[in-house]
Amino acid sequence: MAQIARSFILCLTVLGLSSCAQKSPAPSAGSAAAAAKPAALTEATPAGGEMLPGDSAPPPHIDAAKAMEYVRQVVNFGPRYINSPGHRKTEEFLRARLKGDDVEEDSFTASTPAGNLPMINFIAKFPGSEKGIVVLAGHYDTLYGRKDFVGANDGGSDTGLLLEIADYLRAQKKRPGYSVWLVWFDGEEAIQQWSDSDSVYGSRHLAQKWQKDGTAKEIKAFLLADMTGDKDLDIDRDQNSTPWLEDLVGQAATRLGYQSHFFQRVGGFEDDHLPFSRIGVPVADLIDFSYGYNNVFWHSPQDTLDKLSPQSLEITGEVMLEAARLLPAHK
Ligand code: 1BN
Ligand code: ZN
Repeated sequence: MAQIARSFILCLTVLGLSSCAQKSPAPSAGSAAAAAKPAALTEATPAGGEMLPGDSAPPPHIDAAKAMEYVRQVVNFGPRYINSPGHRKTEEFLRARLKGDDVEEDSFTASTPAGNLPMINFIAKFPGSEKGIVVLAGHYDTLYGRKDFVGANDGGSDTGLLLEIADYLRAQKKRPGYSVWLVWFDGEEAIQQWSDSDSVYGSRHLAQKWQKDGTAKEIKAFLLADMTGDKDLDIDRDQNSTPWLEDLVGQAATRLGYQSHFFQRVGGFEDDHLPFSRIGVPVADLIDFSYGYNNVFWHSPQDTLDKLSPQSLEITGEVMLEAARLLPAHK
């Protein structure tokens, strides 16, 4: 019941902040219409890996089917709440997939309404040629204690997409641009009821740590993906994110021909980006908060694999990587 009430209030909050442009009849990302590029943009699209105007490298490419397969594997572990078997299996899966990479496990104990809980953030670091770091992040946990909730989109899509991005970055030798650090956050979900002190445990912990050790000053941008596997991909413009970085995400989407999936609606979202925003890091939250009619699949047992599309993961991943690639030239 508390969960239902929170969803309702949150939806109102989002709508309250919204300038709510009419949602255009965007095709489902998995449909043929979504796959077709707008005629005026065919030269600026990545099909076949051709260069974009003014570039010396092909645009980024995400293997949609492989990203989706990672999501499937993670979801098949079952619910991933702290101390659950699925949570442990997901951690083992991340270790196995990232074996050989420069990985840091950020283990800590969180003080929560259910007592002290062990949590682990995973950080995989891929070096670039330029001084500076771009963080691409998501979360892997699911709603605490909920045995009926597997979070295919909410956390599952984040986790699988980041694993596919890791494969892409690993395959690139001598990558130009900033270093890319991938982060799988633990403890994003509330333990009891979402509040500033009962939510985003992993990102609050890591932001504090990186502020203390000086890493935060090196971060040029923090891009978060959450709930972006939705078949009907419609990423909101977030008013709690850094405006120029949201603009850059929009430019990246336009360069790749994916702009119809971005910023048809405006909202204000609380998620793993906020702790970094609070310590002065530029942030952008890529979140699709219209998951089913009126967001009904959000935090519901209906958040299952059949609601997702590989193409939505591909679009999100390629836009994040393209935004990261545009950053060094951004003034
Ligand atoms: C995202 C997925 N969130 C929780 N699960 C954070 C959130 C809270 C996003 C409120 C929007 C509104
Ligand atoms: Zn959630």
